[in-house]
Amino acid sequence: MSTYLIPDQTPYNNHPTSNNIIKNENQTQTDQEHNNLLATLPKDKAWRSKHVFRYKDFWLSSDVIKGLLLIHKHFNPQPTDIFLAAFMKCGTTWLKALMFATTNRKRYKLSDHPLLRNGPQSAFPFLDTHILLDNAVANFELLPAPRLFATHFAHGLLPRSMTSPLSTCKFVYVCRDPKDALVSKWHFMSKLRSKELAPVSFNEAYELFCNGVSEYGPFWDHVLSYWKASQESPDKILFLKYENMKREPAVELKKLAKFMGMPFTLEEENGGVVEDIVKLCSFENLSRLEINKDGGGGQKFTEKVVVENHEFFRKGKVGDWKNYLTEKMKERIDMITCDKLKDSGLSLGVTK
Ligand code: PAP
Repeated sequence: MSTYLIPDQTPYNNHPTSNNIIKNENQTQTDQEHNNLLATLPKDKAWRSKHVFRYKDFWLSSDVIKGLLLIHKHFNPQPTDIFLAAFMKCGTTWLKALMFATTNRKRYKLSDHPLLRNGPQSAFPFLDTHILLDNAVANFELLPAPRLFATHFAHGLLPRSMTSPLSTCKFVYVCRDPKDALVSKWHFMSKLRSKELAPVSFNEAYELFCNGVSEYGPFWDHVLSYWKASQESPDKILFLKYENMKREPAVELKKLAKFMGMPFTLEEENGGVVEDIVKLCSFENLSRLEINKDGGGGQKFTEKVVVENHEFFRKGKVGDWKNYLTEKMKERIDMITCDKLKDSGLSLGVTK
């Protein structure tokens, strides 16, 4: 199982520490709070487990609600932290690789890069569930600045210490055509779904998705939460689209590096560093590596959930929805998108 890639330090998950602040009486207290909270929340059908719970306008699994409680109580954001945020299946794996490779570009040779030996999930922690693991909070303190974290939580669910105008934390948000996110998510969740539960058919997932009932959803409210925040604070939230990254990866990567405060120099650009990172992190390159193939390795998300690296690589294409949605289904979802995003200035996946 992969550990996190901390440059020049003991691998993340193995780092000895005695300062385990969330696995003691605080943990028991949070367990109690979590159970009490779940009992009060509306619930509906989940795609992976049995139920999702509606918490502050978003549908969340039991695990990540607990994660959110712990983040609010114990996570200490640092001024230089950078969060990669996205709805599920919109490009986290790709951005993890790009952000890690960009941040550490002076440290590693591309020919012998840690991403070639480790799945991109291991590049940095997925905050929502990683905070549930033993020693998580203490280990976060060991990460070098700028610390990188991924999250699927909507902007408004996160603590004000991360999101308020006074905070200097940055967010990179990546979004995608909801039709492709839906198809990708249905495949992913179907594979992870317990064999004891009846499978969720694509048509059922489509209905749930359109009604906003999907882990971390409604999709549109999620996107809008970051879009609005990025309009208010463009220096703190970079808003990217998967489709643009596919079309012009080098242009988007340069934007990303500049936003993270580490722009490529002219010398680097002339030396082909941007293109090299794009190539290293491309779907074609990462998905062919042994570590990212079936049986190659996995990442521990919670004590119970380990996800194989290869599950994060399927097709990596724009427009695969055409193989799953009828014209009528496409029209309905596009109408929801137009309606939800109207007057926002944002357009997403709607082609005439
Ligand atoms: P997550 O929400 O579980 O973290 P995430 O990485 O956001 O998943 O999304 C996975 C999608 O990104 C998959 O899309 P697909 O099902 O439509 O194929 C996956 O194939 C795609 N993906 C993974 N790595 C890359 C990459 N390097 N470049 C482009 N797409 C990628």
